[in-house]
Amino acid sequence: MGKLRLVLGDQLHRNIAALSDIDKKNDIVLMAEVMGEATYVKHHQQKIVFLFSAMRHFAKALKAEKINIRYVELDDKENTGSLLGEVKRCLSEEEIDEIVFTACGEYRLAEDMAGWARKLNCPVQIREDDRFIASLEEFEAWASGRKNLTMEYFYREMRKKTGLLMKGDKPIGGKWNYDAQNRKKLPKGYTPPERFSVKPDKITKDVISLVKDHFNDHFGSLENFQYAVTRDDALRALDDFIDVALPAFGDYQDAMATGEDFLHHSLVSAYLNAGLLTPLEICEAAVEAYHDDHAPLNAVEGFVRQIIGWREFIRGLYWLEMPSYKETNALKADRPLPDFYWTGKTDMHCLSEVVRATRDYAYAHHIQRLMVTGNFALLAGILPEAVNEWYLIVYADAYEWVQLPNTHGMALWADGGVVGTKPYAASGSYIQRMSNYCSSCDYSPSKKLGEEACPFNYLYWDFILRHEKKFRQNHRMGMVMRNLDRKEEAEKKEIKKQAKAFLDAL
Ligand code: FAD
Ligand code: DLZ
Ligand code: SF4
Repeated sequence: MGKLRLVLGDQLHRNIAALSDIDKKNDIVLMAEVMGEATYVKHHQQKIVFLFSAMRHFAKALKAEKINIRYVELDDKENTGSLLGEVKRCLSEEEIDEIVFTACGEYRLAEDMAGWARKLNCPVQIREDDRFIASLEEFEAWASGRKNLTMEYFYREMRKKTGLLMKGDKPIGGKWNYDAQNRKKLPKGYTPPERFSVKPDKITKDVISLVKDHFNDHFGSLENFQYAVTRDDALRALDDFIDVALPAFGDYQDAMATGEDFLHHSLVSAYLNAGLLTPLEICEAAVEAYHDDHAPLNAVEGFVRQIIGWREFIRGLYWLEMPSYKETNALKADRPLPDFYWTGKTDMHCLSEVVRATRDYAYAHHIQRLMVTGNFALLAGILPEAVNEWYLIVYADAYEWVQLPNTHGMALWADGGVVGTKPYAASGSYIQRMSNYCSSCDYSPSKKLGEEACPFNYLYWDFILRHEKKFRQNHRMGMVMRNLDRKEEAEKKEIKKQAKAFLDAL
């Protein structure tokens, strides 16, 4: 008799809680490629290739350690198509006295798994998800009694907890946050560094064929698949980032450029969220680069903040606010998602570029997600449910615990101010300032109205006008409202008219 230790596709770390005390003689590790998980949304084809290939490589490494591994491939004849079905099948064929797994990352599956002990008539041990720096208990304790949850304060706690960039109890350099030095536009003619990529091996090639056979109708191209699928290669990708991209990470964090899909970003989110890398080791590598004088403080602090600040904060909020969080729609947005989110066919060049990168790599960086596709969905009033589903589908790093607060809260403000006190709404001038997109666009960001005007311009003011009553009560919107007050009634009328015509034609 032994334990059945289930490892999910995004828990691929040897030290994950469920594996920590494995008895190699008696226990069995179960990993299963199942249709249920591959299709609860129609994930980008590269996301499925990445996870299935990473799962197969992880299972191979466990086998090399002489761990009993039961790996179910998608095409196995007996595959029941669900995680519960595969656990059940395993229980019927093996001598098992307890099921052990690490708490999963999505509410939908957690709810289901909470009923497994009863459904399977077998003891179930759910261990805390140890892929994060803060436990959920710790986050709850920090959040309790606070009226507003501000990432910056939580981040400071995480700096103290980890000791990252700290000198005693003081932040290195004297400040907690160096964002004021970041957000530069790329210099003209700038060439970003070449990035590390991995050529598909035999396992990945097999998975690519499998995905072509079964998920051909899912969004995304497979041609450029270049993700690392093992921990060793993910560590190489991290080294490469530290080496070539981290020094200017802060400077160009918010920049965007046609045809430049990665710039100075780390590209580690898919690895981090699948368990191939841990948050602490990534941050420690970045901090070491600072101490070695390889990368400046603004870059390293900014990078560390994304991981121990934003990532942990977002995850804490998700579990604190679910399930009601998903149902909120503070701005009563209700339009369907425009087709160009799938096809990229739009004459708004910024949007077509971000959709293209998303299709080609299952990746877009934060500002592209927030200020281009997110901003458009916010201004146009697209139904949060549809936008959330799109983001969950199209990115290789997308799991609901991280996708939902970012989309529903940060980008769409559908939560009415839980993640951010005011909406991240912007007109075309923001995109023009932070990118070179507008120079290749049919529209002009400097024109506010008329055929050539950038749609972001009139959509922005139409959005403010639509929610004027609500925004007047938000003290952080004071400046925007004062700008609105400077507009003549005739201009407001024209804005509304042009926005309506544009939105009706979507
Ligand atoms: P870098 O820019 O190099 O940042 C380093 C790391 O910091 C990232 O790998 C990530 O782990 C972390 N990070 C940075 N910002 C955030 C954030 N806001 N929330 C959580 N972690 C953060 N991130 C996901 O991992 N999965 C998602 O599904 C996801 N959906 C998003 C949807 C929207 C609408 C927005 C605005 C952001 C979303 N993000 C998501 C956050 C962020 O855009 C990505 O983490 C980042 O673009 C990943 O690329 P990178 O690894 O090159 O990140
Ligand atoms: C995302 C995903 C996919 C596409 N397929 C599988 C799978 O076949 N088997 C599996 O164990 N996990 C898969 N995953 C990851 C799960 O969806 C993820 O563990 C949950 O969403 C919880 O975060
Ligand atoms: Fe985007 Fe407007 Fe610039 Fe065109 S002009 S790229 S639509 S911001």
